[in-house]
Amino acid sequence: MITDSDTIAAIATPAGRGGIGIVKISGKDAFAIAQAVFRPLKSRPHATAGQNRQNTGIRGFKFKSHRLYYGHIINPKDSALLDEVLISAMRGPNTYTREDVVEINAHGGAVALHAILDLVLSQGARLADPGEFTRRAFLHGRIDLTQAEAVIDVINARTQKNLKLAAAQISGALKDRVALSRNHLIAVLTQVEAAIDFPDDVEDLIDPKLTIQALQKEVVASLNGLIRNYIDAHIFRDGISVAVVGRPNVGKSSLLNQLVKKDRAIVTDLPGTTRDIIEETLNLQGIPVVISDTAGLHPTENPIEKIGIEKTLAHVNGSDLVLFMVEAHRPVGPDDHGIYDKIKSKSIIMVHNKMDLIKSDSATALPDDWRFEDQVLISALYDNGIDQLKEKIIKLAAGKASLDLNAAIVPNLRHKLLLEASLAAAEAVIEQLQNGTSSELVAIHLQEAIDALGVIIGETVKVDVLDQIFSQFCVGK
Ligand SMILES: Nc1nc2c(ncn2[C@@H]2O[C@H](COP(=O)(O)OP(=O)(O)OP(=O)(O)O)[C@@H](O)[C@H]2O)c(=O)[nH]1
Ligand SMILES: [Mg+2]
Repeated sequence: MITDSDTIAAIATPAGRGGIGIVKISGKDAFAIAQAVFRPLKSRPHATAGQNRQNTGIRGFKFKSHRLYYGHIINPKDSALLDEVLISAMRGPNTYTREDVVEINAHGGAVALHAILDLVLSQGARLADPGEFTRRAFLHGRIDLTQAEAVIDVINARTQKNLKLAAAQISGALKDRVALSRNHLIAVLTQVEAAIDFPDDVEDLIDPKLTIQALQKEVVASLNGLIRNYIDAHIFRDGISVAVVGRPNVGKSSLLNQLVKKDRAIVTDLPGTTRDIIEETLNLQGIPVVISDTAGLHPTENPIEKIGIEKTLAHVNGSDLVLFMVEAHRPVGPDDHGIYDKIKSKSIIMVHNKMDLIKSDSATALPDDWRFEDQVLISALYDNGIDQLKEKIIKLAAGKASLDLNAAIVPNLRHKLLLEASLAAAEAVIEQLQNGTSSELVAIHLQEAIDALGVIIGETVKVDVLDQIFSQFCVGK
């Protein structure tokens, strides 16, 4: 059975080749396991240059905490040498997980790292689940849940602004703010419960007017501020997804290539070239934008194209913004109409491509019922109008966000939903205090408001929520 008391191990560095790679071990047996497979290279006193790094192969070697050791990983069974390494050994609680932690810095080849990991596992460690090191840091109280989530955000950060927001959260800015409101609610609940338990002694303990004022300031205003920050700035942390759609051959793949400045998607003059969805990430003024090129939409009997079209429509549904592309030098036709009907509920920028082919008398007239706030004329082939298009994407994505990101605490969607739940409960408390509702009912709503904030920081949180959060991590973090 998997338990939190197991000693866990994993490769902490990305798959592939690298200068170094790290196998990380955490738990009560971390030192013993590492000691069993490590032979330090001891300097011999008075050795002359070139002689002083003999592997003296000390068995029964013991690490001191927070030291770095140089030596070899050796299979104790057959004394086979696996790699030359640096090992850092750290006794808890001054470690990432608060447990004993050993990091083996080896050479970064997949085969060598797996051989070391296998050896470590054969000595009694268990392979760590995704995010399990961070989960232990959370379970042992070194960080709260918002800080644990920020670790994922730092790892996944796609822009500098992205990183800045994650760094603020990792330092505990959101946790502190939420804890402040939560502590205030707890103080009010303590008074309300005292009034319930000892009605005679604490008759006038609660002054509804003062309590309401304080709740407005410490809870309602504070939570509202955080929710507003989410609305204003979540785009900088979460990014947006943008799908390019249109008839075959209008130039969708050409636009993707122009935006990412490389030949990412195949471009030909044959309609129906793109069949699969091709995604690339752009950094538009700090906003991570995932842009996807899709299969041209049109009525077809070709079974392969049909699959591509179905995929495209499903994908468009889940996108934040659609770039609807038509050809600028041709009037819109029935196929364009068909596409518009399928996407008209989405947020759209209409992109008129191939402006280089426009003759003075061939400008496109749009049907009356096509209303677009945003239209842009481009040439994907000749790189015209692309900057204007980028600006429109940013404008639509960021909206009126005027937030100072240096100072902002920006919750994620999970936090925002819980902030809203807590806010609703706190507002109900205020209303009840105004109406003189019984303390028992007030206490119920206070508890609701407290619990919702508790789930944000992980004070009161169910295992399945933790599983869901930590499953987003990579193995080894
Ligand atoms: N003149 C001109 N030709 C363009 C422009 N953009 C794309 N093309 C050409 O139009 C043809 C089709 O371009 P693609 O980018 O493959 O079009 P698509 O919309 O991805 O096509 P499908 O994948 O078949 O749906 C190619 O020959 C491109 O070179 C443009 O701005 N001007
Ligand atoms: Mg294409």
